[in-house]
Amino acid sequence: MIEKIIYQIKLNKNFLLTSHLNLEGDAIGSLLAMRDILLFFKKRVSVVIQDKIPEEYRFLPHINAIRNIKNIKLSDYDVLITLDVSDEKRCQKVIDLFPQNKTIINIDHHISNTRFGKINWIDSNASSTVEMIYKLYKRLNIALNKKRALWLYVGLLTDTGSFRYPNTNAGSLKLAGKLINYGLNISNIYQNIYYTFNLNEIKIIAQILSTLKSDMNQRLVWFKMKREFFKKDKPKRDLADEILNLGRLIKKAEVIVLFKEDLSERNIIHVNLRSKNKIDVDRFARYFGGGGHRTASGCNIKGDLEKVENMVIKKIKEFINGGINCR
Ligand SMILES: [Mn+2]
Repeated sequence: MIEKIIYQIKLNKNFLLTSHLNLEGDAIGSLLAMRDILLFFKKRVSVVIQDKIPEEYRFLPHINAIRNIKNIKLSDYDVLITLDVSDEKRCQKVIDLFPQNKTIINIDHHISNTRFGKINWIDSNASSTVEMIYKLYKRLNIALNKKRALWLYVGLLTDTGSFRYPNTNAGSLKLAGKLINYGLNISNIYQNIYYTFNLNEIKIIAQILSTLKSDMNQRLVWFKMKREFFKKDKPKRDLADEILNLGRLIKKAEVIVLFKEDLSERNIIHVNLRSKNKIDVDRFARYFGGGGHRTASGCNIKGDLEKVENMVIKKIKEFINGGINCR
């Protein structure tokens, strides 16, 4: 598959790159690295996203090359490469505006990937999309440097939950070691990305934590993020990861769920799921049209918060007990 990607790179001239909504480290790292590869071959390339760049990634070199969809005419490009996008709905605006007769290349590591591209390079064994882009650098004989190493490292760091999720293995740690050798200051990188909260955000987290509930003797725990928590201040970041990581601290917890009211659309609940590996939450999320990884997944469900909460908790209890047949 990597050969097909290389063939397309060499064949075409104008490339558009995009990633999913709620941009994070792996998305940003792979966008910037892929852009760099295309520039190496003197291609014309633009990087387009539907929402904003999270502030904590502003320190990355060439971050300003990532532009909002409003500022780019999408019909000017021959090939669209989607990076870290498991489902086209996660970049629907870009897909809709990109000419239908042109090529979409889908590069991703989510096992639930819907293979919406003309060419789909999906490696669910890779810890992150940047790990795949690293293979591309290697296969193309492009020597790494500090900048390239930094983009790749940021994706690796964030997608492995700072090297502690089950997708962390000898390969990902070895790669991290190689990248660090290009002169990365990993303590600074960590601080740039993670030690970035303001007081108000911590107060909102406190409100979310106060919604904690549990069932099945704490094997299942969940939180709610209500719209009213954000009345004073619209959040600059998605606080989901922090909440879910705090849920993980509970020793007996096997599945952690966060129900988020959509801030702009009424009656849409985002359901984020995490597991400590025993329970396959990807399989569960797919039952509701979502997906992700075995230990981290999500889905969106229509309805009000309480109804969705009751329904999902009931279903997930059946699922944990092995009584529901999710495929
Ligand atoms: Mn990823």
